[in-house]
Amino acid sequence: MTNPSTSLGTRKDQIELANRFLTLLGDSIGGGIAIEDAEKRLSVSPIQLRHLIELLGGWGYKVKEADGHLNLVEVGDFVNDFAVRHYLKTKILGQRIQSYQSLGSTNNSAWRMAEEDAPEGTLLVADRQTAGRGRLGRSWHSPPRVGLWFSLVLRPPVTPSQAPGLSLLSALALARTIQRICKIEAKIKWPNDCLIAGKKTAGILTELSSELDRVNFVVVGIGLNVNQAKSHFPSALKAKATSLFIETKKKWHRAELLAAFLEEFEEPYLRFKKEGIGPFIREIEKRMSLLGQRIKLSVGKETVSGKAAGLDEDGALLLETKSGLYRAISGEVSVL
Ligand code: BT5
Repeated sequence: MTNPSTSLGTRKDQIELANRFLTLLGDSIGGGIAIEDAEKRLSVSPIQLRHLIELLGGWGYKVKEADGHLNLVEVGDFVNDFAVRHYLKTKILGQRIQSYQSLGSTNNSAWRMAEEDAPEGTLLVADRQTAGRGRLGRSWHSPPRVGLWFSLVLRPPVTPSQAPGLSLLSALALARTIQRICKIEAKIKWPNDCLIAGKKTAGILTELSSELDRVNFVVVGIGLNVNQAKSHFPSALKAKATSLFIETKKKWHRAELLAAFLEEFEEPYLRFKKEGIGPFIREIEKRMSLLGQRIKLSVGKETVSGKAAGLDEDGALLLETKSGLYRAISGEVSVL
């Protein structure tokens, strides 16, 4: 039996109450409120308020009492459903959140949830992955506490051939988020990377369940290196990977960053559902690394060399080769 004067209700009620409490505390370190005011404005008993403080503590927000006041003294960098929800302003993306300390691959789990009818916008996020995946069986380094490793379940009413556009659209939203929040330029490397200063900061893995002419669902998985120092990367990645911390010399709050990305992605995604990738092509091109350069494209065993001339309206890469214009819908590019 729960005692109504001490219980904080269901998890949903708790999250809602804790959110309001955090807002009353001013959201950031140094913020505070008188205990009496907090009790009155949240309509909670002193015991319930104590429970609420404990709850926030477990989610990384430390509240200390002094002279009849409560002060927020520490904001931990946790990426749990509470923390993400606190910063979230979206209508669809992230309305359902599953967060984990550790998971094999968020894409694998999101795929299973999508098969079990998880609604559009369902977000899975893990503090670390033990089997993070890149494309073509490659692995994705996903250590704890320093990155954002997450997947979204999407159900766009598009044809299977339009779905790869979602990798480009995610890369665009990531580049915009990094620019808005971190004030640095991130470039898009076709078809699925974000680079800062020529090094990989984020990778995107878009996986598709479809019939011949209809998409059932898409899982968009994103790995973003946030707070790694150079020493965090294994030696094979040191020369080609970077993080927001390395590039800005600042640590970033991952939950806030994730919420900012979802907000940045939502409106373009809704437009994509109606119009495809077409309306975004010119901006993606402007933000593209390697544009105008001589590059090598590998698709399976085949390689093609030429100048990266731009993108087609459906997001295909256009290469000017000796034998004319070549259109690539997938592949790996590198500078010649
Ligand atoms: C990608 O593949 O770039 C897609 C990565 C997607 C990862 C996310 S994390 C959440 C979700 N769940 C998953 O299991 N996956 C997604 P690709 O283009 O194949 O690049 C893979 C290559 O990037 C590797 O072979 C390494 O060379 C390099 N790499 C691995 N981990 C990295 C990291 N943390 N930062 C930068 N580069 C990395």
